Amino acid sequence: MTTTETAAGVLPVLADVPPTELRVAVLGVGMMGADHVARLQSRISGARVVVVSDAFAEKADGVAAGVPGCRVVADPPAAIADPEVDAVVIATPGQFHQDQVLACIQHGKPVLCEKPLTMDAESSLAVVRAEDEYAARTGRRLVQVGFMRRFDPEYAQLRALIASGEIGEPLVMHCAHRNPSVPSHFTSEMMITDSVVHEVDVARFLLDEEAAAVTVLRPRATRHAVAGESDPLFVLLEMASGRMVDVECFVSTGIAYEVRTEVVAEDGIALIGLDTGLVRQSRGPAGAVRSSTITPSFKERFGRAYDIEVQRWVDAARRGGIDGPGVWDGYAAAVVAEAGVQALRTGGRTEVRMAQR
Ligand code: ISE
Repeated sequence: MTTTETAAGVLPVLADVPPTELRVAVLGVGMMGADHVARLQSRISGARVVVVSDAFAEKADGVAAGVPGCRVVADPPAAIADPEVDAVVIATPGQFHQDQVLACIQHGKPVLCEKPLTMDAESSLAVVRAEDEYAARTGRRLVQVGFMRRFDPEYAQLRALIASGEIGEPLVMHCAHRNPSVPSHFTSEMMITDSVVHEVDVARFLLDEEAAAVTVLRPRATRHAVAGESDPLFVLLEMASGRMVDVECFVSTGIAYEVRTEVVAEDGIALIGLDTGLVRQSRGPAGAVRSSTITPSFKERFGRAYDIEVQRWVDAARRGGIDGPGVWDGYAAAVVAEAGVQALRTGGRTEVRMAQR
């Protein structure tokens, strides 16, 4: 069988994109799901949303009302099994992902599952095994995990630069991951599982190796932190080859959304994520100022990445496959996040124990 290497790993080469439109069910139409519905409707070609599902009926009704020909199917398993649904986007809360992804595999339907793949490493591994078994039977992969940063043009450029060898061997990576604010239920553990998990995926994506150990330090907390939680956190990932990745994760900056990644290599240094856009110079009360606007949230900062991710997923799903991070990437991120939570609780260095594929 012919194969090709993509962001998802080695995949069978699939036939050309078929002429029919992909009929998509979107499960969960909260902020992220509703954003995907809007994107599929207005900016993505080759697909249309035919079904939406949400635990809150009014939400589903409201979103469906804005999409011609879209039905509400309240029960997610029924939406997945629906004969008029070809593929599924999962944007429900994480605790529902395992069952919903397994149902998609069972029905042989391509699925784009927002992160996390599941709530812990063990259940993510169960999904890996189920999809591996399906792939062994059919030669097809079905599950793409929503690590959208891989589709961000700056991250893609940085990866290509590293791969070109122009800056030599990467040694250290510095990351900043800052949110202006988080809801009051957002704990320090969630800073690892919900936020730093993106840097875990980025480190694996850029450096092409697994993390071997995690240490989490708690700097002095901001007075704006959620009560009783440590914010910011400082996370150190030791990669298998000895490279190190540090992440300052700060989710109550009160400013804007910032994600910065700097790779320090033997023969050069590269930085992405300055997010400057237009830089304006003007005279303010305290003298001349140079200013630009920072994106307010990840929806804007990674809007382009989401569009590219979903378009590539649609194109691949129309051919019956995926084109992006898969179940193993979801599992690997879950294992490292779990080690990170352990490191946060104990204050010690925690080794990452990954299963064999
Ligand atoms: C959120 O869930 C995301 O996935 C964003 O990309 C991340 O930056 C944010 O910190 C998370 O809470």
